[in-house]
Amino acid sequence: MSYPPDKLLYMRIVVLAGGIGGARFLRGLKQAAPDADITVIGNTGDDIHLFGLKVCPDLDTVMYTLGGGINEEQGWGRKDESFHVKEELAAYGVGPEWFGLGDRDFATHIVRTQMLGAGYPLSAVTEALCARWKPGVRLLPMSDDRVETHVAVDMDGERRAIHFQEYWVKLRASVEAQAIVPVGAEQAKPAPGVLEAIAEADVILFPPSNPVVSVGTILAVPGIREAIAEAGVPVVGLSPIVGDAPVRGMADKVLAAVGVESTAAAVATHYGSGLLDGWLVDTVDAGAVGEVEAAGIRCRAVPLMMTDVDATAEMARQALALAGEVRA
Ligand code: FO1
Repeated sequence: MSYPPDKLLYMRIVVLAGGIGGARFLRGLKQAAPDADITVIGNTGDDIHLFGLKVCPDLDTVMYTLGGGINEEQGWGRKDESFHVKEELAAYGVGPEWFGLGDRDFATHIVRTQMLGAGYPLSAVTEALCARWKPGVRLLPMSDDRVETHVAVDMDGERRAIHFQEYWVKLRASVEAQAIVPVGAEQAKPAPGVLEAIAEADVILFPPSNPVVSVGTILAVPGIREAIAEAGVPVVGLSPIVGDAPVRGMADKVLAAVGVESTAAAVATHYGSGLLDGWLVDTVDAGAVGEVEAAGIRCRAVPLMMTDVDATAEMARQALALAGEVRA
């Protein structure tokens, strides 16, 4: 059974999203289910304070991508961007120079930081920013509390914990990650609306986002994993690993840190049948279907390359069809 088209009209879909992969998948999902009520629970573990400003890369990537303001080539940051402020800061010797904040993007961080300083929680600030960008989804941070992903690395003869962005952007994941720690997650509470959206969902989707530092960090907020497992609705994920390598990014580096192989089947079993009902792998990984199904997760092999919005919309349709199948 697959969902009949009229069901898409009022379907409530919850998506746990990281940055680029999550945002691009959402664009396809919106095309596949234009009238669905979509709530996005965004990862905030990548957030970083720079120049006195709060930067939320994954929330902004979703907001800009769905709002038409993204730099399409990069997948993050604003299109038509300039970097005068960054250059001026560098002229004063103020860094970090390795993180590319553009002038247009700066405005978002200034507004966000001003509102947070005035006492608004991140969820309210995100709603205010989205009033401009109109992403066509309800974008919620996973938590209003500060959670910051740190990566333990061995450098210069000692073990150090560095901010995720320093690991990802400055070091380009070139050093082996010994551990991934979502600092603050244990004490964090889900943001207002998160648990309610999960409880009211008809289907929950894990896009091809990073299973450790994006979806994994969202699931590390106490209450979110439990709410999804207990929602009693289909939970379907799409593999971010195709042909034993990440489709984009460096997910293999952080998967190794949590002892998970970079294969579509290993990521499915990492989430586990207690959480996932269905899993899509790419056609090149069709050989993994049996292994995933043996782990108690319904699995189909379909094309999973987000080459354009049409191809991504077809992936979203397949995910919803699999949700319909596991529900039957
Ligand atoms: N990624 C980079 O590779 N280099 C950058 O300089 C960089 C800056 C940046 C600024 C704002 C923003 O929203 C995202 C930015 N990203 C940059 C992307 C980001 O570091 C990561 O890809 C995500 O955090 C992972 O989802």
